[in-house]
This record gives sequence, structure tokens and C-alpha cells, in this order.
Amino acid sequence: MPAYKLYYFNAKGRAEVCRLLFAAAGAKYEDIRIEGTEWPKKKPSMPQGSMPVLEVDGKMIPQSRAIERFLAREFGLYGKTNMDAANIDVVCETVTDFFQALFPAVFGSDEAVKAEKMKAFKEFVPVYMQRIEDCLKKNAGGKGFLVGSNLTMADLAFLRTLDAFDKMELKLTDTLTALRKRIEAAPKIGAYLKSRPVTEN
Ligand SMILES: N[C@@H](CCC(=O)N[C@@H](CS)C(=O)NCC(=O)O)C(=O)O
Repeated sequence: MPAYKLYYFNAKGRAEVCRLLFAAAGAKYEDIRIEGTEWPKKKPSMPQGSMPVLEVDGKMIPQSRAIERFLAREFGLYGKTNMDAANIDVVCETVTDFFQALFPAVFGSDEAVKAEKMKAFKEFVPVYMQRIEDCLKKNAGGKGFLVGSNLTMADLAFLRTLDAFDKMELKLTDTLTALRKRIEAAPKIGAYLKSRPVTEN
């Protein structure tokens, strides 16, 4: 097993799906959380000057989505076939759409713009849930995980959006609540969720 180091801020943010992938695989890594005050000093040493960055035996990989896919391939969490991988990508890009709708509603300084974006986001939430349910039905007959009968990166990306559901007290459908329970019941995931650092974002 290579020596893995994951660099990010002390937040879930763009690193949490990577951490969930490590947890699901039971793989050892150094979870390096850099304080905001230390960041200007560290920034020049990071490829592309941003985080997350994954170091694998001394080789640095930037870009969260590249890191997620790399880890999913490393750990066998990217499905068994090319079609599985495409279906996993569909879920992950649907998750990207969710965060692209959410971010302008919570970040930014213009309160009127944020209120408008929040309205649009709330209208998008049922659409998001329906799209995830459609993936579940198509890929697993509605009963298993999002792609096939085993946990994959798709489930972990979906799980990450539930942090926002919890924080904003958004109601999840019964079908997705049942899926959430199946994902959280995966032994290593349940243990990770209980023990992970509590952070605001
Ligand atoms: N597309 C990049 C975006 C990376 C990014 O914007 N990272 C932010 C934290 S979420 C960052 O490092 N900000 C500090 C900076 O750019 O100086 C990714 O997905 O990794």
C-alpha cells in the first residue's frame, strides 16, 4: 500500500468524499488539516496553489475530482465495468449540480442575490432527489446501492450531500432515507461518521 497524505483545511468541503473513500476501503492515510493562518505559507508548495491535494509516495495530485476518481479506482469503488463507471459518474455529476445550486445561495455578500439563489436551490432539491432516485431504480432496482449491489463512490458522493440536508433541515424522501441507512450501515462508514472531527463546513 502506498503512503498517502491528504492535505486540506479543517473542513469537510472538497476533501470529504476522499476521506469517505479512505474510510470505506479501510486504507491508512495522513489526514493533514492546514489552519487558515498557515495557508499563505503553504500555498506555493501545492500544485495549482489550492487544496485538496493527495500525496502518493511523494507524488502530488491536485483537483478534488481527480483525487476522488484516483482513490475510487485504487480501492475498487468505481464499479466493475466501464458502464458502472459511467453510471457512477452520472451520480457524481448530479451531486456537482446540487452543490453548484447551493454555493451561490450561501456564499457571497449580496443578501438579495443570496435570497434569490436560495429560492432556486430549494426548488432544485426535489429535482435532485428525483434524479438520485431514478439512478437508484435504474441501476439497482431501487433496493441496493446507487450502482449495483456494492457500495461505490456514487454512494459516498450522495452521502456527502446529506451533510447539507442535515444542516439546512431539508426533508429526504423515504426511499433516499432507506438508502442513507444502507450506506451508513456499511461498517467502516458508520464508524468513520461517528469518529470524524466535528467541523462547521
Ligand atoms: N477545482 C478545485 C478547486 C480547489 C479550491 O478552490 N480549493 C479551495 C478550498 S475549497 C482553496 O484551496 N482555496 C484557497 C486558495 O485558493 O488559496 C478542486 O476541486 O480541487
